[in-house]
Amino acid sequence: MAPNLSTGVLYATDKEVASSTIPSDVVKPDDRKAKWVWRNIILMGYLHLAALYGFYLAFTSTKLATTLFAFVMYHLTGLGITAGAHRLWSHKSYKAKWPLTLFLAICNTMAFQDAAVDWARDHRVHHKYSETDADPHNAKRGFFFSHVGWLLCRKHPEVKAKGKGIDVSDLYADPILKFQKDNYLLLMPILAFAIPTAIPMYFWNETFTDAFFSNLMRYAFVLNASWLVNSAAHLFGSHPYDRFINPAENKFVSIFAIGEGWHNYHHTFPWDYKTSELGRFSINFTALFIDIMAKIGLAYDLKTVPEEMIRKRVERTGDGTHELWGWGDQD
Ligand code: ST9
Ligand code: ZN
Ligand code: ZN
Repeated sequence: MAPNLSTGVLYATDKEVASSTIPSDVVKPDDRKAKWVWRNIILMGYLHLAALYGFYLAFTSTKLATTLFAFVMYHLTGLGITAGAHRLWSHKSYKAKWPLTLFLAICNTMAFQDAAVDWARDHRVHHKYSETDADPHNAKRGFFFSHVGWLLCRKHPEVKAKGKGIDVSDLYADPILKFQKDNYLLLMPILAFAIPTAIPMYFWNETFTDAFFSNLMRYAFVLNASWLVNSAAHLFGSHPYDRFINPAENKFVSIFAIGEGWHNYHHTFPWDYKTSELGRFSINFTALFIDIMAKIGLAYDLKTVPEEMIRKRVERTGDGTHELWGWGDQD
Protein backbone atom coordinates (compact mmCIF):
# COMPACT_ATOMS: atom_id res chain seq x y z
CA MET A 1 0.00 0.00 0.00
CA ALA A 2 1.44 3.38 -0.95
CA PRO A 3 1.28 5.67 2.09
CA ASN A 4 0.09 9.24 1.86
CA LEU A 5 2.65 10.76 4.18
CA SER A 6 0.39 11.86 6.99
CA THR A 7 -3.28 12.00 6.18
CA GLY A 8 -4.30 8.55 7.23
CA VAL A 9 -5.45 8.00 3.64
CA LEU A 10 -3.71 5.26 1.75
CA TYR A 11 -3.38 5.24 -1.99
CA ALA A 12 -3.77 2.05 -3.95
CA THR A 13 -1.04 1.17 -6.40
CA ASP A 14 -2.09 0.00 -9.88
CA LYS A 15 -1.25 -3.54 -8.78
CA GLU A 16 -3.49 -3.23 -5.75
CA VAL A 17 -6.37 -1.88 -7.80
CA ALA A 18 -6.04 -4.80 -10.19
CA SER A 19 -5.52 -7.50 -7.57
CA SER A 20 -8.25 -6.34 -5.20
CA THR A 21 -10.97 -6.50 -7.83
CA ILE A 22 -13.85 -8.32 -6.19
CA PRO A 23 -14.89 -11.66 -7.71
CA SER A 24 -16.75 -11.58 -11.02
CA ASP A 25 -19.80 -13.26 -9.48
CA VAL A 26 -20.14 -10.20 -7.23
CA VAL A 27 -19.51 -7.50 -9.88
CA LYS A 28 -21.83 -8.15 -12.83
CA PRO A 29 -21.15 -6.79 -16.30
CA ASP A 30 -24.12 -4.41 -16.12
CA ASP A 31 -23.05 -2.84 -12.80
CA ARG A 32 -22.30 0.40 -14.64
CA LYS A 33 -25.87 0.57 -15.86
CA ALA A 34 -27.48 3.22 -13.67
CA LYS A 35 -30.05 2.02 -11.17
CA TRP A 36 -31.88 5.34 -10.93
CA VAL A 37 -33.17 6.61 -7.58
CA TRP A 38 -36.31 8.51 -8.58
CA ARG A 39 -36.65 10.28 -5.22
CA ASN A 40 -33.27 11.95 -5.82
CA ILE A 41 -34.04 12.76 -9.45
CA ILE A 42 -37.29 14.49 -8.48
CA LEU A 43 -35.74 16.38 -5.55
CA MET A 44 -32.70 17.52 -7.57
CA GLY A 45 -34.97 18.48 -10.47
CA TYR A 46 -37.17 20.53 -8.12
CA LEU A 47 -34.14 22.14 -6.45
CA HIS A 48 -32.71 23.33 -9.75
CA LEU A 49 -36.04 24.72 -10.99
CA ALA A 50 -36.54 26.44 -7.62
CA ALA A 51 -32.98 27.83 -7.82
CA LEU A 52 -33.73 29.31 -11.26
CA TYR A 53 -36.86 30.89 -9.81
CA GLY A 54 -34.78 32.26 -6.91
CA PHE A 55 -32.38 33.73 -9.49
CA TYR A 56 -35.29 35.38 -11.32
CA LEU A 57 -36.65 36.77 -8.03
CA ALA A 58 -33.21 38.15 -7.16
CA PHE A 59 -33.58 40.54 -10.11
CA THR A 60 -37.25 41.34 -9.59
CA SER A 61 -38.42 41.30 -5.98
CA THR A 62 -35.82 39.96 -3.52
CA LYS A 63 -34.29 42.59 -1.23
CA LEU A 64 -30.62 43.36 -1.81
CA ALA A 65 -29.89 42.44 1.82
CA THR A 66 -31.27 38.92 1.17
CA THR A 67 -29.09 38.45 -1.90
CA LEU A 68 -26.04 39.69 0.01
CA PHE A 69 -26.95 37.28 2.80
CA ALA A 70 -27.06 34.43 0.24
CA PHE A 71 -23.59 35.50 -0.92
CA VAL A 72 -22.26 35.33 2.66
CA MET A 73 -23.97 31.95 3.14
CA TYR A 74 -22.34 30.70 -0.06
CA HIS A 75 -18.92 31.39 1.47
CA LEU A 76 -19.79 30.06 4.93
CA THR A 77 -21.34 26.83 3.65
CA GLY A 78 -18.53 26.55 1.09
CA LEU A 79 -15.98 26.70 3.93
CA GLY A 80 -17.93 23.96 5.74
CA ILE A 81 -17.11 21.77 2.75
CA THR A 82 -13.64 22.99 1.72
CA ALA A 83 -11.98 23.85 5.05
CA GLY A 84 -14.10 21.29 6.95
CA ALA A 85 -15.16 18.13 5.10
CA HIS A 86 -12.32 18.28 2.59
CA ARG A 87 -9.09 19.69 3.99
CA LEU A 88 -9.64 19.04 7.71
CA TRP A 89 -11.69 15.83 7.93
CA SER A 90 -10.97 13.92 4.71
CA HIS A 91 -7.26 14.76 4.45
CA LYS A 92 -6.25 15.88 7.95
CA SER A 93 -4.11 18.51 6.26
CA TYR A 94 -4.19 20.68 9.40
CA LYS A 95 -5.46 20.42 12.96
CA ALA A 96 -8.24 22.51 14.47
CA LYS A 97 -9.05 23.52 18.05
CA TRP A 98 -12.58 22.57 19.05
CA PRO A 99 -14.20 26.01 18.50
CA LEU A 100 -13.06 25.92 14.86
CA THR A 101 -14.21 22.30 14.50
CA LEU A 102 -17.61 23.32 15.88
CA PHE A 103 -17.85 26.34 13.57
CA LEU A 104 -16.94 24.22 10.53
CA ALA A 105 -19.39 21.48 11.55
CA ILE A 106 -22.19 24.07 11.72
CA CYS A 107 -21.19 25.49 8.31
CA ASN A 108 -20.94 21.93 6.97
CA THR A 109 -24.45 21.05 8.16
CA MET A 110 -25.77 24.28 6.61
CA ALA A 111 -24.22 23.11 3.31
CA PHE A 112 -26.29 19.88 3.31
CA GLN A 113 -23.87 17.58 1.55
CA ASP A 114 -24.67 14.76 3.97
CA ALA A 115 -22.85 13.97 7.24
CA ALA A 116 -19.15 14.82 7.17
CA VAL A 117 -18.12 11.25 8.07
CA ASP A 118 -19.98 9.90 5.01
CA TRP A 119 -18.64 12.70 2.79
CA ALA A 120 -15.09 11.94 3.94
CA ARG A 121 -15.53 8.19 3.43
CA ASP A 122 -16.59 8.77 -0.20
CA HIS A 123 -13.77 11.27 -0.68
CA ARG A 124 -11.09 8.97 0.70
CA VAL A 125 -12.32 6.22 -1.66
CA HIS A 126 -12.23 8.79 -4.48
CA HIS A 127 -8.54 9.53 -3.88
CA LYS A 128 -7.49 5.97 -3.27
CA TYR A 129 -9.26 4.46 -6.30
CA SER A 130 -9.48 7.57 -8.48
CA GLU A 131 -11.19 6.97 -11.81
CA THR A 132 -11.93 3.30 -11.32
CA ASP A 133 -15.35 1.77 -10.62
CA ALA A 134 -14.57 2.10 -6.90
CA ASP A 135 -14.47 5.91 -7.26
CA PRO A 136 -17.99 7.14 -6.32
CA HIS A 137 -17.88 9.83 -9.05
CA ASN A 138 -15.62 8.09 -11.54
CA ALA A 139 -14.92 10.74 -14.20
CA LYS A 140 -14.25 8.01 -16.77
CA ARG A 141 -18.05 7.65 -16.85
CA GLY A 142 -18.40 11.15 -18.31
CA PHE A 143 -19.21 14.71 -17.29
CA PHE A 144 -22.82 14.14 -16.25
CA PHE A 145 -22.11 11.08 -14.11
CA SER A 146 -19.19 12.69 -12.26
CA HIS A 147 -21.07 15.99 -11.84
CA VAL A 148 -24.46 14.90 -10.50
CA GLY A 149 -25.41 11.55 -12.03
CA TRP A 150 -23.63 9.62 -9.27
CA LEU A 151 -26.05 11.13 -6.72
CA LEU A 152 -29.06 10.02 -8.74
CA CYS A 153 -28.39 6.28 -8.89
CA ARG A 154 -27.18 3.44 -6.65
CA LYS A 155 -23.45 3.23 -6.08
CA HIS A 156 -21.35 0.79 -8.07
CA PRO A 157 -20.76 -2.35 -5.92
CA GLU A 158 -17.01 -1.68 -6.16
CA VAL A 159 -17.48 1.60 -4.22
CA LYS A 160 -19.03 -0.27 -1.32
CA ALA A 161 -16.62 -3.22 -1.54
CA LYS A 162 -13.47 -1.08 -1.61
CA GLY A 163 -15.00 1.49 0.74
CA LYS A 164 -15.19 -1.15 3.47
CA GLY A 165 -11.40 -0.97 3.63
CA ILE A 166 -11.43 2.78 4.23
CA ASP A 167 -10.81 3.73 7.85
CA VAL A 168 -12.96 6.58 9.13
CA SER A 169 -12.71 5.67 12.83
CA ASP A 170 -10.66 8.85 13.40
CA LEU A 171 -13.73 10.87 12.38
CA TYR A 172 -16.22 8.88 14.45
CA ALA A 173 -13.90 9.46 17.43
CA ASP A 174 -14.55 13.20 17.16
CA PRO A 175 -17.59 13.93 19.37
CA ILE A 176 -18.68 16.86 17.21
CA LEU A 177 -18.70 14.79 14.00
CA LYS A 178 -20.35 11.84 15.77
CA PHE A 179 -23.06 14.18 17.07
CA GLN A 180 -23.60 15.58 13.57
CA LYS A 181 -23.90 12.07 12.10
CA ASP A 182 -26.29 10.82 14.82
CA ASN A 183 -28.58 13.85 14.61
CA TYR A 184 -28.24 14.72 10.93
CA LEU A 185 -31.90 14.38 10.01
CA LEU A 186 -32.86 16.84 12.74
CA LEU A 187 -29.96 19.30 12.43
CA MET A 188 -29.78 19.55 8.64
CA PRO A 189 -33.33 20.85 7.93
CA ILE A 190 -32.98 23.42 10.72
CA LEU A 191 -29.52 24.68 9.74
CA ALA A 192 -29.68 24.33 5.95
CA PHE A 193 -33.24 25.52 5.35
CA ALA A 194 -35.23 26.85 8.37
CA ILE A 195 -32.68 29.29 9.85
CA PRO A 196 -31.37 30.70 6.52
CA THR A 197 -34.99 31.34 5.49
CA ALA A 198 -35.98 32.83 8.85
CA ILE A 199 -33.04 35.28 9.17
CA PRO A 200 -34.03 37.56 6.23
CA MET A 201 -37.69 37.41 7.30
CA TYR A 202 -36.95 38.33 10.92
CA PHE A 203 -34.17 40.89 10.51
CA TRP A 204 -35.19 42.84 7.42
CA ASN A 205 -38.78 41.83 6.78
CA GLU A 206 -38.15 39.74 3.69
CA THR A 207 -41.14 37.76 2.36
CA PHE A 208 -41.17 34.01 2.89
CA THR A 209 -41.11 33.38 -0.88
CA ASP A 210 -38.06 35.55 -1.52
CA ALA A 211 -36.15 34.26 1.52
CA PHE A 212 -36.97 30.62 0.73
CA PHE A 213 -36.05 30.66 -2.97
CA SER A 214 -32.97 32.79 -2.40
CA ASN A 215 -31.71 30.12 0.00
CA LEU A 216 -32.42 27.34 -2.52
CA MET A 217 -30.52 29.34 -5.16
CA ARG A 218 -27.56 29.55 -2.79
CA TYR A 219 -27.74 25.83 -2.03
CA ALA A 220 -27.88 24.78 -5.70
CA PHE A 221 -25.01 27.15 -6.50
CA VAL A 222 -22.74 25.66 -3.82
CA LEU A 223 -23.67 22.11 -4.90
CA ASN A 224 -22.76 22.82 -8.52
CA ALA A 225 -19.53 24.56 -7.52
CA SER A 226 -18.59 21.44 -5.52
CA TRP A 227 -19.62 19.04 -8.28
CA LEU A 228 -17.50 20.95 -10.82
CA VAL A 229 -14.43 19.77 -8.92
CA ASN A 230 -15.45 16.16 -9.65
CA SER A 231 -16.47 16.82 -13.26
CA ALA A 232 -14.74 19.79 -14.93
CA ALA A 233 -11.56 19.65 -12.83
CA HIS A 234 -11.19 15.95 -13.68
CA LEU A 235 -11.70 16.56 -17.40
CA PHE A 236 -10.40 20.01 -18.41
CA GLY A 237 -7.15 21.81 -17.61
CA SER A 238 -3.38 21.41 -17.48
CA HIS A 239 -1.26 18.81 -15.68
CA PRO A 240 1.87 20.61 -14.46
CA TYR A 241 2.54 18.18 -11.60
CA ASP A 242 1.46 14.80 -12.98
CA ARG A 243 0.55 14.25 -16.62
CA PHE A 244 -0.35 10.60 -15.95
CA ILE A 245 -3.53 11.46 -14.00
CA ASN A 246 -6.69 13.21 -15.23
CA PRO A 247 -7.30 15.70 -12.38
CA ALA A 248 -6.30 19.09 -13.78
CA GLU A 249 -5.55 22.68 -12.82
CA ASN A 250 -8.76 24.59 -13.53
CA LYS A 251 -8.93 28.30 -12.70
CA PHE A 252 -12.64 28.58 -13.53
CA VAL A 253 -13.49 25.86 -10.99
CA SER A 254 -11.19 27.44 -8.39
CA ILE A 255 -13.10 30.72 -8.60
CA PHE A 256 -16.47 29.12 -7.80
CA ALA A 257 -15.16 26.38 -5.50
CA ILE A 258 -13.22 28.92 -3.36
CA GLY A 259 -9.81 27.44 -4.17
CA GLU A 260 -10.53 23.79 -4.91
CA GLY A 261 -9.93 23.74 -8.67
CA TRP A 262 -6.15 23.21 -8.48
CA HIS A 263 -6.88 19.54 -8.76
CA ASN A 264 -3.76 18.20 -10.48
CA TYR A 265 -1.73 19.54 -7.57
CA HIS A 266 -4.25 18.26 -5.05
CA HIS A 267 -4.28 14.68 -6.36
CA THR A 268 -0.48 14.74 -6.50
CA PHE A 269 0.04 16.18 -3.00
CA PRO A 270 -3.28 15.57 -1.18
CA TRP A 271 -1.93 16.33 2.28
CA ASP A 272 -1.20 20.02 1.54
CA TYR A 273 -3.69 22.24 3.43
CA LYS A 274 -3.60 24.73 0.52
CA THR A 275 -4.70 22.14 -2.10
CA SER A 276 -2.55 24.23 -4.45
CA GLU A 277 1.07 25.25 -4.71
CA LEU A 278 0.56 28.96 -4.08
CA GLY A 279 -2.30 28.88 -1.56
CA ARG A 280 -3.80 32.27 -0.72
CA PHE A 281 -1.56 33.87 -3.34
CA SER A 282 -3.59 32.09 -6.00
CA ILE A 283 -7.40 31.98 -6.23
CA ASN A 284 -7.90 30.24 -2.91
CA PHE A 285 -10.24 31.82 -0.36
CA THR A 286 -10.13 28.62 1.72
CA ALA A 287 -6.34 28.81 2.15
CA LEU A 288 -6.69 32.45 3.23
CA PHE A 289 -9.32 31.39 5.78
CA ILE A 290 -7.11 28.62 7.22
CA ASP A 291 -4.13 31.02 7.35
CA ILE A 292 -6.23 33.50 9.34
CA MET A 293 -7.40 30.71 11.66
CA ALA A 294 -3.75 29.74 12.19
CA LYS A 295 -2.85 33.37 12.99
CA ILE A 296 -5.46 33.50 15.75
CA GLY A 297 -4.42 30.09 17.08
CA LEU A 298 -7.48 28.04 16.09
CA ALA A 299 -5.69 26.05 13.36
CA TYR A 300 -2.26 24.50 13.74
CA ASP A 301 0.10 21.87 12.27
CA LEU A 302 -0.64 23.08 8.75
CA LYS A 303 0.93 20.58 6.33
CA THR A 304 2.65 21.71 3.15
CA VAL A 305 5.03 20.26 0.57
CA PRO A 306 8.74 21.20 0.48
CA GLU A 307 9.56 23.29 -2.62
CA GLU A 308 12.28 20.82 -3.58
CA MET A 309 9.79 17.92 -3.63
CA ILE A 310 7.43 19.89 -5.88
CA ARG A 311 10.29 20.82 -8.22
CA LYS A 312 11.43 17.23 -8.55
CA ARG A 313 7.89 16.05 -9.21
CA VAL A 314 7.27 18.78 -11.81
CA GLU A 315 10.42 17.74 -13.65
CA ARG A 316 9.70 14.02 -13.41
CA THR A 317 6.00 13.80 -14.23
CA GLY A 318 4.77 17.30 -15.21
CA ASP A 319 3.38 18.06 -18.68
CA GLY A 320 5.68 21.05 -19.18
CA THR A 321 3.08 23.73 -18.40
CA HIS A 322 4.46 24.60 -14.95
CA GLU A 323 5.82 28.12 -15.09
CA LEU A 324 9.01 26.97 -13.43
CA TRP A 325 9.49 24.16 -15.93
CA GLY A 326 13.12 24.23 -16.92
CA TRP A 327 14.45 24.63 -13.38
CA GLY A 328 17.64 22.77 -12.62
CA ASP A 329 19.21 20.68 -15.34
CA GLN A 330 16.23 20.31 -17.64
CA ASP A 331 18.19 21.18 -20.77
C1 ST9 B 1 -23.50 16.09 -2.36
C2 ST9 B 1 -22.12 15.58 -2.18
O1 ST9 B 1 -23.76 16.91 -3.18
C3 ST9 B 1 -21.16 16.34 -3.06
C4 ST9 B 1 -19.79 15.84 -2.87
C5 ST9 B 1 -18.84 16.65 -3.70
C6 ST9 B 1 -17.46 16.14 -3.53
C7 ST9 B 1 -16.49 17.11 -4.13
C8 ST9 B 1 -15.09 16.63 -3.85
C9 ST9 B 1 -14.09 17.56 -4.45
C10 ST9 B 1 -13.08 18.11 -3.47
C11 ST9 B 1 -13.62 19.17 -2.58
C12 ST9 B 1 -14.17 20.35 -3.28
C13 ST9 B 1 -15.24 21.01 -2.49
C14 ST9 B 1 -15.68 22.28 -3.21
C15 ST9 B 1 -16.77 22.97 -2.46
C16 ST9 B 1 -17.01 24.35 -3.06
C17 ST9 B 1 -17.99 25.08 -2.30
C18 ST9 B 1 -18.23 26.52 -2.75
N1 ST9 B 1 -17.59 3.12 1.44
O2 ST9 B 1 -24.92 5.93 -0.03
P1 ST9 B 1 -25.79 4.71 0.13
C19 ST9 B 1 -22.36 1.30 1.90
S1 ST9 B 1 -24.73 15.48 -1.30
C20 ST9 B 1 -18.06 2.05 2.10
O3 ST9 B 1 -27.21 4.97 0.52
P2 ST9 B 1 -26.77 3.56 -2.34
C21 ST9 B 1 -22.59 1.54 3.38
O4 ST9 B 1 -22.77 0.33 4.03
C22 ST9 B 1 -26.17 16.32 -1.78
N2 ST9 B 1 -19.35 1.70 2.13
O5 ST9 B 1 -25.68 3.83 -1.19
C23 ST9 B 1 -23.86 2.36 3.35
O6 ST9 B 1 -24.55 2.34 4.56
P3 ST9 B 1 -24.08 3.37 5.73
C24 ST9 B 1 -27.32 16.02 -0.88
C25 ST9 B 1 -20.21 2.47 1.47
O7 ST9 B 1 -27.92 2.81 -1.81
C26 ST9 B 1 -24.64 1.65 2.26
O8 ST9 B 1 -23.65 1.29 1.29
N3 ST9 B 1 -27.49 14.63 -0.62
C27 ST9 B 1 -19.80 3.62 0.76
O9 ST9 B 1 -26.03 2.99 -3.48
C28 ST9 B 1 -25.70 2.52 1.61
O10 ST9 B 1 -25.10 3.77 1.21
C29 ST9 B 1 -28.05 13.79 -1.52
O11 ST9 B 1 -28.48 14.19 -2.57
C30 ST9 B 1 -18.42 3.93 0.76
N4 ST9 B 1 -17.93 4.99 0.11
O12 ST9 B 1 -27.32 5.03 -2.69
C31 ST9 B 1 -28.13 12.32 -1.11
N5 ST9 B 1 -20.87 4.19 0.22
O13 ST9 B 1 -23.96 4.75 5.11
C32 ST9 B 1 -27.38 11.59 -2.14
C33 ST9 B 1 -21.92 3.45 0.57
O14 ST9 B 1 -25.15 3.27 6.74
N6 ST9 B 1 -27.07 10.23 -1.80
N7 ST9 B 1 -21.53 2.38 1.32
O15 ST9 B 1 -22.74 2.90 6.20
C34 ST9 B 1 -27.94 9.18 -1.88
O16 ST9 B 1 -29.16 9.33 -1.95
C35 ST9 B 1 -27.32 7.80 -1.94
O17 ST9 B 1 -26.01 7.86 -1.41
C36 ST9 B 1 -27.23 7.30 -3.43
C37 ST9 B 1 -26.55 5.93 -3.44
C38 ST9 B 1 -28.63 7.16 -4.02
C39 ST9 B 1 -26.40 8.25 -4.28
ZN1 ZN C 1 -9.27 15.62 -1.77
ZN1 ZN D 1 -10.69 14.50 -7.51
